Amino acid sequence: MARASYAIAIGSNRPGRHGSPEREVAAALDALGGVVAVAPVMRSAPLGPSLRRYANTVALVESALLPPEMLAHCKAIERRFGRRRGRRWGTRVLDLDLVLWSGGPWASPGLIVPHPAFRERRFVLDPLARLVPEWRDPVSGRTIRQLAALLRHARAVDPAANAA
Ligand code: A4P
Ligand code: MG
Repeated sequence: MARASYAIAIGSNRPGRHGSPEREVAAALDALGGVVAVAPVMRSAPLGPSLRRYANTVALVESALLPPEMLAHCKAIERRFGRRRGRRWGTRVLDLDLVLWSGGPWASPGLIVPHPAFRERRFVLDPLARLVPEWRDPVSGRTIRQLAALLRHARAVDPAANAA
């Protein structure tokens, strides 16, 4: 198929063999391949029960893979980096989520694109807005810039709504 663009969220809050969450993120960019743009890496407090801070970014990747193939590629990288399956939202060396792709909505067993939680996550929307502010979320119809502004506004009204 023709090449597609993917926005892939990268998160790490535990050092693996690369030494620190930031280095795990940098190494993940190499492992992904096809990276055409990367947002600045940001540190954020963990959303959920984990105590360790995260390094997060979003990469724009061009690839001929279909979404399930891209997910398999991402999971293989997570395994290579030493990600252990365990408690949901536990500490992890590497988490790779398919946030958006250029082909519109996608749903198949074990995969939903856009990622169902990305509109509530500042550690995804802020880097994403640095990369592709005009991309439109095919589910809500809003641009990434609008979604990021909405989330900032929600936080101003209710800071407890989003701890990250
Ligand atoms: N899955 C379905 N759709 C997708 C998609 N679009 N992209 C399935 C990736 N995976 C998708 O994910 C569980 C299953 O979701 C996968 O097997 C895949 O088939 P996972 O990554 O294996 O498990 P998880 O990460 O523990 O669960 P979940 O719900 O994905 O957690 P999140 O949403 O990834 O949240 N705080 C900060 N500050 N920064 C973070 O990066 N990350 C998390 C993890 C929590 N708090 C955080 C951060
Ligand atoms: Mg995940």
